[in-house]
Amino acid sequence: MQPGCFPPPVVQMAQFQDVSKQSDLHPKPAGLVLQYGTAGFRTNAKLLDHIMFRMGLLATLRSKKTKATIGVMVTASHNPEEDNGVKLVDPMGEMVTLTWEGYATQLANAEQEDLLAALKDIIEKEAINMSQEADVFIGKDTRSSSASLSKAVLDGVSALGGHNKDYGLVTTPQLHYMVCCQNTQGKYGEATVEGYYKKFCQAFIQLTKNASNCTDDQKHLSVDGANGIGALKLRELESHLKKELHISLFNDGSTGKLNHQCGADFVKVQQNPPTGMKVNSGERCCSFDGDADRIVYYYTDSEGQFHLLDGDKIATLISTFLKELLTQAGLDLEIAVVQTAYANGSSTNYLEDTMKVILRCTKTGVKHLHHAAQEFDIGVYFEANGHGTVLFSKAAEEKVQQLAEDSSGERKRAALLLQNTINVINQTVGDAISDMLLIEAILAIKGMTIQQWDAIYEDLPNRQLKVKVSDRRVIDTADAERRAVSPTGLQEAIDGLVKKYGRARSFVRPSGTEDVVRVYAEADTQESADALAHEVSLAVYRLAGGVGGEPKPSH
Ligand code: 16G
Ligand code: MG
Repeated sequence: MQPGCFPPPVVQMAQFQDVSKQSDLHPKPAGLVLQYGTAGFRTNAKLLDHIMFRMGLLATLRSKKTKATIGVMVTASHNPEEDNGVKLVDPMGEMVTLTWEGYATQLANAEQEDLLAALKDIIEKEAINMSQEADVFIGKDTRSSSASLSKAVLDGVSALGGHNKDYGLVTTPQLHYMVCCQNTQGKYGEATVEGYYKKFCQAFIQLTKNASNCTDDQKHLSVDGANGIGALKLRELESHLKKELHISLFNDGSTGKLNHQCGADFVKVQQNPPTGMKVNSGERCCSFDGDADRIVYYYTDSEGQFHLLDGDKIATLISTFLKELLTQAGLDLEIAVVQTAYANGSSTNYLEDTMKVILRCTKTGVKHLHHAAQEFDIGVYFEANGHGTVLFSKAAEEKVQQLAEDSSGERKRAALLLQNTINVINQTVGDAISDMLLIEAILAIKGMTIQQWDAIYEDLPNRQLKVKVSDRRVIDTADAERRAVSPTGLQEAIDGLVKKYGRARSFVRPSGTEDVVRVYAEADTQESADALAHEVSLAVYRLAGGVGGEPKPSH
């Protein structure tokens, strides 16, 4: 057939017969409605078989449409073990577009007998050439449900005649990396797990070779693997590090339960060390989340006090390092930091007033930060929860490379460091392993302890709470979620409460992953932050249709 021509209807019918037959093996529970949320579908694993099959279909269509390889990751990240989820990865390793998120929801919610019509609707709207070849990469996390659910994705791909490559157990960022490598014909790296280790570890070793004063003590890092896939992959990676980093791995999945009282989300929200980990006073520790796309650092001091170094502190460390290198290299590149409303006020002030970098604030969710970061030569983006990475424009990468070739002395040294920094970063998405290597390299090069890093600025005490309401969609926000525009009176109530406390700030937003409204508050003392969060929770409860008992003070 000629490229660009539609196949004769008979071919389409045959393809759809296969879809019909296979779909009967993955039936949708009648009446079940699920939404492609901030990071894909995510709910109890028992409800997801038909979703997985249908996402296999959709990924195949997306591949035909883009004429590129598409990724499907089966994971529910930091959610409990009983949950699972799925997200689609676009050709350059980024999140799937908004329009296709909409198709995902349509396809997921079509009743069994309406599936073919829903499928044909997408094919027509997108004018998809069904004779185009399709390729889908699939990965899964360590949940017990992931094996059969990823099998359902494969069924969906083959029902539409797509080719698949099943990577089995990989972290979410590893799958993003594979998709990008494949679609750049290997320019981004080799599309294998081995290729991933080689690329990032080689860059790490190149970087740390400049840190000649780094002692064995400073090379030690304790990692909480959240009992998830990140732990397995870190074990595989270790041999590639050539002893330049000594990792003590805890919560490696051999005994503990996934994300249970451990992992980056637990540590960030509870502001406590994870269970299952030996935290020696003063020692550098970090936690991954369940699919290893988030990382937070921490230590306890000699008084047993816990100190968290979250995404904001990470963004500050990385952007400071990059800015210094740019100055040393004499390169005039624009560097920006992208945050969300959850960024600690102290970090925002420091970046703006002391570092004087360009700052942007976007809505919660990686895709929003990622898009904003793409607008600059160098865009450092991090959510406070530890999800983030750095994006370099093509022009910026070329300038760095040119300088590394043409210069000498200090400028060359800085350019080479920048080049290896680019190579140690997974630019497709936030990646706990790659972020960890970058942070470890920066600390080694700067000869900086975690305490010195922590002292760059002092976090404002803060508190996050959730409130149950009958319909969280009654809350509408503006200004990157920093202001509530509905229900009437809520923002005024928050403004009134905030005025009572020193250096205070608070906002509320409907969660994109849970049926709750989230409340954030910060102030000059922990007592004030706790009290403000509680009072704002009460305002939400009263003005936005709270259900169950009134929120109680948390501390
Ligand atoms: C998802 C998002 C994360 C965001 C979180 C917010 C991705 C890959 N992940 O985990 O970025 O911070 O949702 O959850 O986009 P919430 O809407 O429930 O507060
Ligand atoms: Mg995650």
